[in-house]
Amino acid sequence: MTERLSNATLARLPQSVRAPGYDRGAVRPGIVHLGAGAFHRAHQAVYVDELLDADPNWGIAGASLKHPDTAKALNPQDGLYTLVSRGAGGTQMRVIGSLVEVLRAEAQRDRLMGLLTAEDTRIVSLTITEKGYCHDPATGELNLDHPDIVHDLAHPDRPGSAPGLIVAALAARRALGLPAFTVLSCDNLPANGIITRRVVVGLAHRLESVIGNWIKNETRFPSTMVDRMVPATTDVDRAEVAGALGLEDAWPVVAEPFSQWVIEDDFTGARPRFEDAGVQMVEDVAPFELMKLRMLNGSHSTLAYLGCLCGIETIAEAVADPDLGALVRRMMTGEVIPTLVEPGIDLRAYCDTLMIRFANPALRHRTGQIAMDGSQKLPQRLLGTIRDRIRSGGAYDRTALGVAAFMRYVTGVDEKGKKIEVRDPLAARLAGIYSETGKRPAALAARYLGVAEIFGTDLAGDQAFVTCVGDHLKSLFQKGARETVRRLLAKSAG
Ligand code: CS2
Repeated sequence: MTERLSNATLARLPQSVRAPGYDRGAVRPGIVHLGAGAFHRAHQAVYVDELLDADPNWGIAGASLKHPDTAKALNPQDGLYTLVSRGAGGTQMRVIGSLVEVLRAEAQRDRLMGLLTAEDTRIVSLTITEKGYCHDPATGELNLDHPDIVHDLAHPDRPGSAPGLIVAALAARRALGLPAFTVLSCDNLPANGIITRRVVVGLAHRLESVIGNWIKNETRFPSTMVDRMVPATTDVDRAEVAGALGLEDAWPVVAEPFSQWVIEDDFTGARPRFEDAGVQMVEDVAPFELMKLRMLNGSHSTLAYLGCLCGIETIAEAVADPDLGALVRRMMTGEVIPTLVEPGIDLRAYCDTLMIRFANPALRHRTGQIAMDGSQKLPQRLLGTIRDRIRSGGAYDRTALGVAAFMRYVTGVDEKGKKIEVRDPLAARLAGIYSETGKRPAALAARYLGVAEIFGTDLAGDQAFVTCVGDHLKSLFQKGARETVRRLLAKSAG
């Protein structure tokens, strides 16, 4: 049996695989990261890996809130794992050493609390996915009916949600006379720092107003824009890594070569010299965030829903389809770009780069993976564009097709009659609406638009938008995704 990647076997890596160049034994955690999944390990942990040679006090202690799998896979490897970068220039592998351990939040509560209340912990970063914020996606407010929040309000000493953990940790730090840490959200939400602040302070206020006030005054929640495409790791990836390393790695991560991180430079205390690792430290992240969420993620979701409906498995295959490719390009240039402020990046050039990144055939980024949790993603990816276009009187029918494709997708059956497993916190409710309404596109669109957590209370009242979505939905039911896209492109040039 092949040996496992670990500190003890690190020296055996082949020359072609870059290994940590610093003394891992000297690395101490300065960051606690909640949600140590693939995205974190292919993104923030890689930037931190670059910095540990200069300062070993910024290691990362990761924690998994829901699943024990990452801890199980990585702890026997001393936190080491392989980053596989796949692109036009071929495949590169590198071993990352910035994670010093991975905890299971539930089973190792005391140890996690110990780290969160350690003096050396100055940053708590998050990749907990959109739904981990327990907020109302349409308004960004804490959802007090969320089961995890209901639980944490009743048992503040045994929090299960990320906001609950952060509140408990900050309250304990205050009691110990320690300074607050900086909370760094790295999820694809608009103004992610502001949303995090709102849910954390909101929850703290409900529990004890002095704590809420202390957090509000003492803690910083910088917003960030994070970008790297990271498809789920497969067994084929594992086998390839084992072959190249001559060592087994239970959970390598796969990513495209491109990576970008923009952080609002607003920290409570010390921070790593992120800029030395290529992070852009800025005063205002908002223009970067909107550009990325509306152009990249908006296109991703649109391709994912249309692709899933007509049996296209990956994003690369979806953009290789001339019609689907043209649709997202024209959605970006014709509808999204006019709503954006240039963040010092030429937006048309950004669009060109995105089309190349989407087309990366080596990545195999699955449409089914991106389609999940649409109820949490749609507001920032598609609906913001639509609202701005309604306000300015501009066309939005390509972006609205993404919305209709989501509605068609959540009915749970694809165009060949095959069942779609809809993974979404609102899946049951959305399925219920479909079973009550059936395939009556106008009625169905109207009912879906009435789901205020996704669509707010404004969009259902905009008759032109309701009709546009209803018409798209009708076409998706009757003619299918490819033909609907073809007709839309033929109708509107440019
Ligand atoms: C994707 C993103 O899964 C998804 O919904 O759209 O994870 C996307 O790959 C990243 O945001 C790219 O930075």
